[in-house]
Amino acid sequence: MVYSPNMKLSIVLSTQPAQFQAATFKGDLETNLASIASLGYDGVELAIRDPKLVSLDQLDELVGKYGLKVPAIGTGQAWGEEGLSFTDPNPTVRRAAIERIKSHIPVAARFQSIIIIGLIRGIVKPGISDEQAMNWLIDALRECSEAASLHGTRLALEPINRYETTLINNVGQGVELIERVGVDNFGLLLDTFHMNIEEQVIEDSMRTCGKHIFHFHVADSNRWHPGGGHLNFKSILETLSSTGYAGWVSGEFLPKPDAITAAKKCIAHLHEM
Ligand code: LER
Ligand code: MN
Repeated sequence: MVYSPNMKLSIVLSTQPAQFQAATFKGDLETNLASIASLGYDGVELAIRDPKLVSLDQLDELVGKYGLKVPAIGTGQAWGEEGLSFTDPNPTVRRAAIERIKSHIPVAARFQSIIIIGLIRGIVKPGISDEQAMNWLIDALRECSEAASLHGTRLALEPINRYETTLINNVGQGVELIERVGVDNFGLLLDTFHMNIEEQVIEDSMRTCGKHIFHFHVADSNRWHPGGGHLNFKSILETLSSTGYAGWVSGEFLPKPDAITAAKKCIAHLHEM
């Protein structure tokens, strides 16, 4: 079996309505948590637009009721729904993005989750140089990581394909960014869907990233569940193990043909290859 028992499996659930299509589960929280647990997942990755919109006590009670852990918290909807970003030319927007990420720290500390930096990093806006955008990004990441480290929490930036952002598309750029930010609790989230678009050889890039892999998203080449496209998950998961990764593998794929079927097929594919 390729899928090591040390690698726990989770799946993405959005706590609020979201435009992001690959949040596999959306809608009623408790119904979804019950389904996710009954399908055999060990955890649930929560996409939370704004921690103010959720009751932490209720969340804690519900995930506890279904025996689920929360390995990571996705934050990208603050960009998708509200336009907050670390690299917006408007300093008020940049500050709001930093404060939003800091507001996730108590949630992450409570659940011992990683805070994901996805699209909230922003894009290079017209009239802004790449260097300026990178400097804003590095300053924001350093400030948020330093605040998170006081609570024993880690941040993971996700290289995202060129069709969604112009900042940090591939793993090499992500590793360079880690060196420039220079704090131990900042690493990367690798996503097989994005790597399939951007990397020359997915496994080589994973090995280059090595100990900086803090979290891992699985979706197939077409963003369907693993097994729905043409990626070689046997080789990908073997490579992940070989890096010494002891974290979670989190399903983030389109709910096709529907969320439950996709979630079932993901588990079946990863366990039975
Ligand atoms: C989020 O994890 C992701 O992979 C991005 O595609 C969000 O748009
Ligand atoms: Mn992802």
